[in-house]
Amino acid sequence: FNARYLKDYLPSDFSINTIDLTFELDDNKTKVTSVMSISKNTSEANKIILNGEQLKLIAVYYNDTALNASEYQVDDDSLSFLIKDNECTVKIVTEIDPENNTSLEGLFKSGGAFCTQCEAEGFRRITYYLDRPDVMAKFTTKVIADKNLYPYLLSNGNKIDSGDLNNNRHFVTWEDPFLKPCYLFALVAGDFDLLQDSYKTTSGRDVRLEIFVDKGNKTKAHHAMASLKHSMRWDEDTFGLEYDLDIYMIVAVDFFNMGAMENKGLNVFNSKFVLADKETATDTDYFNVEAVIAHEYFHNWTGNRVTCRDWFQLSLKEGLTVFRDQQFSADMHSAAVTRIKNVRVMRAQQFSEDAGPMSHPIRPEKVVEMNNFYTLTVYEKGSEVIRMLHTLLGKDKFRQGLDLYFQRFDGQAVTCDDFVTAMADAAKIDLILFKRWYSQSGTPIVKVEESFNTNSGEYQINLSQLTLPTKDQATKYALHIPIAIELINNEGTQSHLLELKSDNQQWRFSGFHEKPTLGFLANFSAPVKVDFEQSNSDLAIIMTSAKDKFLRWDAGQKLFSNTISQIITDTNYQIPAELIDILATQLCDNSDPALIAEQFTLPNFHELVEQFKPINPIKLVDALDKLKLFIAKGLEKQLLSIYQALADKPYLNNAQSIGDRALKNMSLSYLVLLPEHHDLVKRQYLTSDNMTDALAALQSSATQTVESFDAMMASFEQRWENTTLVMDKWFSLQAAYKGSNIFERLKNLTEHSLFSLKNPNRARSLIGAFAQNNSRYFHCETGRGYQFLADQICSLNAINPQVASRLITALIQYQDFDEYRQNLMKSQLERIAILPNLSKDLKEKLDAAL
Ligand code: BAL
Ligand code: ZN
Repeated sequence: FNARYLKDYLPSDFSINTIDLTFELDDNKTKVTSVMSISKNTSEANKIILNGEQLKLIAVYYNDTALNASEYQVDDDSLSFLIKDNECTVKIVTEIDPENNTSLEGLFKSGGAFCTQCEAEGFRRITYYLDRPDVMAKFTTKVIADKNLYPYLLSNGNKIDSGDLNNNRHFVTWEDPFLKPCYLFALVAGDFDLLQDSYKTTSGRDVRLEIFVDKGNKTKAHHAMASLKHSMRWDEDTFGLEYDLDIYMIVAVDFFNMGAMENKGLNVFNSKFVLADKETATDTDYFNVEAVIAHEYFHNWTGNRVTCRDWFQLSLKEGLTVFRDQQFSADMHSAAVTRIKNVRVMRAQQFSEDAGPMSHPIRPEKVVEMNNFYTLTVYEKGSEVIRMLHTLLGKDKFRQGLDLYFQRFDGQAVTCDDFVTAMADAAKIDLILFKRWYSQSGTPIVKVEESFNTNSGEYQINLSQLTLPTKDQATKYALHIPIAIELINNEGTQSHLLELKSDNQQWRFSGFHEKPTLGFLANFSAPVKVDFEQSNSDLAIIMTSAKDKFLRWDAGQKLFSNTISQIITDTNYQIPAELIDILATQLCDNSDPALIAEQFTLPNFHELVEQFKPINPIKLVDALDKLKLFIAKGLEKQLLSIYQALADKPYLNNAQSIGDRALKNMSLSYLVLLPEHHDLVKRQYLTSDNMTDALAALQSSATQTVESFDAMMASFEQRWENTTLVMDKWFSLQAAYKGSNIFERLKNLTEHSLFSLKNPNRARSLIGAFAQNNSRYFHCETGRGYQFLADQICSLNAINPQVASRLITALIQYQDFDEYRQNLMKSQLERIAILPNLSKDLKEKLDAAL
């Protein structure tokens, strides 16, 4: 498999100006007819090489004349022939097999419906084409199918024709007036329930809103519809961006590799991010549905109207759109809690990706399989980079920069550089150094040293930055890092924004009577690690006195991780009782229950691995358990009274009620560590009228092997066996079970009648959840955890390479662990590496890791 390099980018020799597609849908023999008007971009161009994979070529016509086999070349991934004229028409007929397309790229069947996924390079599995994002064409699509089985035939743009055909078939023709790359093409055919609504934009355009869901699920689509309307309003209010077609459609399907896809006018969604009602979806699910609906909607401008020149620029649209959806969520909910959730993802997952074998800059320079680059780095770190621009420019200048970006590039395929230059030009600032964030991988470590001169009242901060070499880059340079700080003292807290631009820098602040306490990296103003020893008493001051809620929360997390570090290094370490006193003060502040729940959530296993690596994972799990038990015992009374005060509050879907549930279930997660409170779990499970509480009760039981766990799980299964998304939760709960017979249980679960590797959500719900959430057994000394994961990856390699490639992350980051485990993990990777027909996706990661 060949790597492609950013440095080799060349514009296309040919443009495809229009494409008229006709699909005659059939489970195994779908006929695709494509008629393209093609023009040369340079007079030297003569041979066109179209991308195509897994296609059966039926015929090629050049200006209406059929080419014979000697006039074209066809192989596993391309079709090429001569283009003699400056302008010509090419017609290509191909046949495809959607039913057996388990990779879920291109055209495939999800349940009874046909649907497509073309990003990044799936369109080439539908027809031969210049499958690259800088080739933008006007699409017309005619879909033909059986009228009873597929009453809805959908594609991008506006419906321009429809009618009946022979053999009980019908057709619909769609025309998308906007130029687009083929990765934004979509087609859906099926029988659905339809939820309809409408929206009037500020400038007066009436937009029809349609959400298509499986029959019987219409009542679960209302939250998605409300989220869509909120997103449309927010983008108009915040960025002046309106929707541009007369119709916006969303289709929810059960078989989908990604979360969702922003195809122009026709989003296709994993049903997980559309369906929600209180019985089947948790508060977190509600939050995520809203966020993903917003994300895909926001792509209409950041991604579709202005798209990427090439796939190395993926963060141009993804980093920016994640930033936009994060800002939207922060405006819809508690900004502090939303930010904390973003930061947890960075620290627990992105930092380790950036230090691991697949480390890459947010704009990668080398790609073998593009699907491997839909990463936390491109998305989440990409968003952090946009957020830093927002911090450096301020809200108003950032808006001016975005306006200029659209003014310059609407309708074009552009680069990350184009984006940053627009920002710099609008704000009239120099962002040359800042651009390094796009080309440098790895997480910078910012070291903090402080000093105070009691005589002069001057406080000094020295900052130095260091990025360690990564697998992809040996040499690192200084970055432009915005660092928000607070100087906390009795005379009033000061906030400052420091711009660290070189290896070392100093700042002085005067006028203090005593040394202020430094709150460092307010609101996580940069995606960096901080090397700064702070005493528990300083952390306690920040926890109670910082203005920035993120800083308060973060000081608490630091206190936890310091304690865990001590427990790991010293087996006789006695956790100081003062920890309980500090935590107790936080429980008294009842102004923001959701924030308290976050404050009591310990840093997770993966986040701590990143801090303490290489580490024996079982020692870490033990330390986490020990600290949690210590807190449960120390605050038992307070946690119980909080729990009891909240236990019987009625379910409401508002911020207060969501916060109350978070706090209640946080309390339960501690109380369940004390066997005398196990009955609370069972009672909550039996009396709950909503999935948030039911799931919290089961989660607490799975991790503490509460006696009634199996009985509760059996009743849960019986109740929800026909509800796919809820059964995904059931499989995840089973995977998190902390009993020593877990491997027998996992074997039975893979043989369960509802388990299937063909459904990505189901595969992830069992296998991914085990590797991610059951660290004690995934990392168990026998190596059985690693073997289980490797076995599943071997099976998935042939079924769905994208899903297999996601799941291998847990094994390729073996360097995070002790040598004994590294060897066990590597031997599983070596077993996968010799698979016959190893996919490009897995091969790229294995080559990097081994
Ligand atoms: N573009 C792929 C899915 C998403 O990021 O929205
Ligand atoms: Zn996206």
